[in-house]
Amino acid sequence: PQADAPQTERTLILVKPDGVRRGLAGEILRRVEAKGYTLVAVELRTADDALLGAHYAEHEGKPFLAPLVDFMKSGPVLAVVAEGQRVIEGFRTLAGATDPTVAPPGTIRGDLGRDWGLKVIQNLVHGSDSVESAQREIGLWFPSL
Ligand code: RTP
Ligand code: MG
Repeated sequence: PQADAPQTERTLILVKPDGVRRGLAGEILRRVEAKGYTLVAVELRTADDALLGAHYAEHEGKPFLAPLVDFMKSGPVLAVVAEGQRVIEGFRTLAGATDPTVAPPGTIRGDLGRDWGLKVIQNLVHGSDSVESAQREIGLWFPSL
């Protein structure tokens, strides 16, 4: 991208229940801040079916949706809005591949996650995957923003 075409964006990050349970929320936020992104909002909350159904609407009909929602309701989630130049792509790079077994070292999932042999992949974090998803997801988790 050209220097005269700034793309300051916001993204929704979730530290999923496995990350909060394992005491990794601070480490994950540390990586986001160390990269130079700005924290705009942070809230610890336990999600319900309505919020998760809307959040994961794109996965309707997929076999992992029900176990995913059960997992996401299993404890508090740290919801975060972060801001910065190309933060949507940047956070997904920090997170690493969906499957923590193959996520490269240096990434959140690669350094801190692994396959626990559970019903659904537990991979510590969520990050919005496009400008449209980010706007939609921020509206769901932080209606006041
Ligand atoms: P996320 O949305 O959480 O940032 O992760 P992602 O884009 O890398 O993965 P996505 O395909 O959007 O899937 C959402 C979450 O569902 C769980 N999942 N489990 N086969 C499985 O067990 C399976 N497939 C997906 C993961 O927790 C994934 O992050
Ligand atoms: Mg996704």
